Amino acid sequence: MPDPDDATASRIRTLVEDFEQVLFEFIRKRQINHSEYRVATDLIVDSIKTGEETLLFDVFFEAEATDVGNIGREGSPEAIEGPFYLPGAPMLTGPLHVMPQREDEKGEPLLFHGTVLGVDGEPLAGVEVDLWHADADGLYSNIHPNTPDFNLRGRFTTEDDGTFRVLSILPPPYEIPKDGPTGKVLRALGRHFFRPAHLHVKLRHPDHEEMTSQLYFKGGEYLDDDVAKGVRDGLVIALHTVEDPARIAENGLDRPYIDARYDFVLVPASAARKPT
Ligand code: MBD
Ligand code: FE
Repeated sequence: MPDPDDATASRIRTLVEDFEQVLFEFIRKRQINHSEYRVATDLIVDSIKTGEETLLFDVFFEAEATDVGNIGREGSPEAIEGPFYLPGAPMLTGPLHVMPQREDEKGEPLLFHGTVLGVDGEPLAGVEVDLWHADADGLYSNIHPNTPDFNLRGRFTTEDDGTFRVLSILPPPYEIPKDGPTGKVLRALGRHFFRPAHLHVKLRHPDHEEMTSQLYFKGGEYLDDDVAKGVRDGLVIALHTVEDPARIAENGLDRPYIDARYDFVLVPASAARKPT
């Protein structure tokens, strides 16, 4: 077996040299002079300094890298993580989990549920589901101002039969921050700033590979015109309004809610990635 550090070093060398070459060619081809070069580096620095974190890169390139990761993947498809994930979200108690939310959280109630399975079709118990999404005003907690800490961010684990159920609110289409450097670039390109409504999720289990996904809703706006180009078949789920009083009461609600279901399939942790 070759030393993994050697393999990593060689991979880094290949990638950096290739990237260097691609940019040399681009600079020559487009006759980029020093002031244009500096505009570009300032843009990247400003996007980070102004708190956009990875927004600029994620909007333009993350979906492409995610697609590469999905090639030949046996589990459910992964999707872009985006710039606004936060580790350490509150652990919720079940079996009906309720996402951290304001007392009078705006938006239609959403019941998101499903089963987590292995590639063999066996349900997986004890999978940690880490869910985060925007509020009804399109704001992510701890990112946008005036949002409660960890609002609409929560973690919970699947039951013995692999199922999970969580109550939240239906997020609306989402407008990415447009007043900073990333917005400036998109405006110059004549693009809009919207993403279709979506839920972000990460799943973790000791014997399986961690996965990151995102779910979109059938019939929603911007599914075909996502500024981050992140929508893929198989990640767009149906929404059903539930008006049956018994089912409403069963979920501790007092008004009709929206039901959304999705089953995840995790791939086993590959031997190479298992901690030694
Ligand atoms: C988001 O919420 C998001 O999911 C992506 C990909 C980019 C910006 C904001
Ligand atoms: Fe998002």
